[in-house]
Amino acid sequence: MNFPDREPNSQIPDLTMVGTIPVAPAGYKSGFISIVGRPNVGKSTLMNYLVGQKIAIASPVPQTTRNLLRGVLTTPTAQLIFIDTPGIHKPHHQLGEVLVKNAQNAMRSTDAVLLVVDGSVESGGGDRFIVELLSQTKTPVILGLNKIDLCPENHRAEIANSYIEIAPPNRWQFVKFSAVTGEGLDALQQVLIDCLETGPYYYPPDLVTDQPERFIMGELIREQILLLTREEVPHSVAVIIDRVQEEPNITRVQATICVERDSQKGILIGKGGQMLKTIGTAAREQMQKLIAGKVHLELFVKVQLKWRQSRLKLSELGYRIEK
Ligand SMILES: Nc1nc2c(ncn2[C@@H]2O[C@H](COP(=O)(O)OP(=O)(O)OP(=O)(O)O)[C@@H](O)[C@H]2O)c(=O)[nH]1
Ligand SMILES: [Mg+2]
Repeated sequence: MNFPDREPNSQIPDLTMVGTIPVAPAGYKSGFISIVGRPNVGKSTLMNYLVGQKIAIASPVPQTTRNLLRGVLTTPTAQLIFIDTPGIHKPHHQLGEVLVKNAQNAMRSTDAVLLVVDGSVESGGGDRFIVELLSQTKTPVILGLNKIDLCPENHRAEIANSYIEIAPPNRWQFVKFSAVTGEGLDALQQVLIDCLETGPYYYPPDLVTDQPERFIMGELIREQILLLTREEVPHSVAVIIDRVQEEPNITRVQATICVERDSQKGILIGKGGQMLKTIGTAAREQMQKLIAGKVHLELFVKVQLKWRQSRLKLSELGYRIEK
């Protein structure tokens, strides 16, 4: 399929991989929208809400998202393909560099960019940095003030102004919303559709993500570690799904949690194995929701010295620069 009026788009999937796709009606709109911003502003929570399913894990720990994740929203008038990206921050190791590179690549190669900021606090240096990265782009940018549920009414205008001041004058649209309560998200959806051009269904209308189930399973384990452990541990963890065995009434999953130090391994396992058990139980419940079936989960913990500093190990764990 060729659309001479559209710029080449590296995010367009190989359509032979996703089965039969109907022809979209005349005037149908579609396109790819990257969701970018500082860590912890609510990008993944927002994507999950918009597509109506938990594709991306979310947590109060900054740098939760480590991969580019696609979520698809198909409405009667448009198909929006969201690309959730890792939060843009100052990297301290190779992992951080890969995450930030991927986020930057994603915002260069989509039809629109949704820049999400924390609308419960005034703008800061991190936001200014991303605004600068985006200020030269010809791609439409929508500045989304999230978390307005946390912002007292009498501060909303002041906070909004702090973002309007740093954005290029009169070029970007502003939308306020909450990815938790859903307030303002219908308006956001309409603004995003208005930015898109006419185009085909890129994915079958009933597909919500092309992320493999195996990948999401690994993320659900990592999410529980982010929620249940502290300080350096959440950032030092990678999860490998070693084996998924589907039986008639149960799916058996074996996974390895990689950490960087023996002390972290000790924390993850906990006294008498209690922490690992808690992580396993919570992750299993989430996996059961994902596959709508029974799951047996077996977890192992392994030390992989300094994996976040090694390009080779990062690549083995699935963290590489995506073009
Ligand atoms: N009250 C409130 N909390 C929110 C909102 N959106 C997200 N959060 C919370 O903010 C935290 C961070 O959310 P994430 O969705 O993980 O943020 P992110 O931008 O994807 O973070 P990274 O992946 O680290 O870049 C979580 O605890 C969310 O529950 C919102 O609109 N209101
Ligand atoms: Mg995220």
